[in-house]
Amino acid sequence: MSIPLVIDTDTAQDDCIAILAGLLTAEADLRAITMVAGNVGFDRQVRNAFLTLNVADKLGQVPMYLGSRRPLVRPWVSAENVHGDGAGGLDMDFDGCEPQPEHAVDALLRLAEEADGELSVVAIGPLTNIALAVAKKPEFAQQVKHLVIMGGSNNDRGNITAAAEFNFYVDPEAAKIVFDAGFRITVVPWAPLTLRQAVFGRDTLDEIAGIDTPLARFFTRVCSSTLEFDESVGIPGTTHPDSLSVAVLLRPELITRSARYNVDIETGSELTRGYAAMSWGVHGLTPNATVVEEIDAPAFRQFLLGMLSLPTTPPREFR
Ligand SMILES: [Ca+2]
Repeated sequence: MSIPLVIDTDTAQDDCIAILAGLLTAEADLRAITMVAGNVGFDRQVRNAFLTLNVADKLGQVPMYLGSRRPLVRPWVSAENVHGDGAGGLDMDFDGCEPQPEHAVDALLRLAEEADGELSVVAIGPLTNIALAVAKKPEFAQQVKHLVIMGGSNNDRGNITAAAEFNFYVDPEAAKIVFDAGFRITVVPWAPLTLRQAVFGRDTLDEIAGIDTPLARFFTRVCSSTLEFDESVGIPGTTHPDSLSVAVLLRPELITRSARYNVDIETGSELTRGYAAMSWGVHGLTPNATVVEEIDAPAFRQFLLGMLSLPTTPPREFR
């Protein structure tokens, strides 16, 4: 069965791998890539997404729409200290690589309408575009079949501050709007889930380096700067929450434990800005999201390694 989806992304590092999962998994029907301000400079993110389309030999096959270039209320905060340019210095000739003229928010609304209740959205950057879409048209929340969100930590540590995970920190107001809007939401949190079960250590990275395909070489290259950063902060490998978010939509059997939570986002405090309060059902709050607590990690690893083994012929040479 094919699953129509849009990936809303701040394309750098694992976002690229998440897009690959959307492009190359048999059951995925990737209708669009929508760009939002996040990890690295906006135009750099656009280039990273085109690099990704190229390595999958899908240039010109999946439309890209540009969305919000800044968060709703606050100045943009980058994660360039983590990701560098987000593509390990990879470059190519971008001549003719043009995003669509339609704004990402309008594209999201139109695609949801056209899919007649079947469109899923995987949001792996700050939630600015999704919040703007639901502000423009509140029924969008009901028209989207399933919204998978990468963000927050489940009563655990943050990554950009002690309290907050990057995506929610960058645009907490947007995240708050989205969790209040009535979507059917699944959350893939940073901690503990990603840190426990979606980190690729040196052994896995060596195995990937041994896969002699353009996709595997691309993976190694785009994940290189993040690996250095991760190891410097005590994370033993590269982190893959974004590709996991696409994977759990396409292969829900990867989720071995989840629970209903009420998720709300801190917008008032500077100290805990973007903190996701995930209430696990004993505080009298109505659940608004399913939070993934545990996955079949070997199966997820196999999902990505199998994908990276696929032969592709990138039409443009990387440099
Ligand atoms: Ca991301």
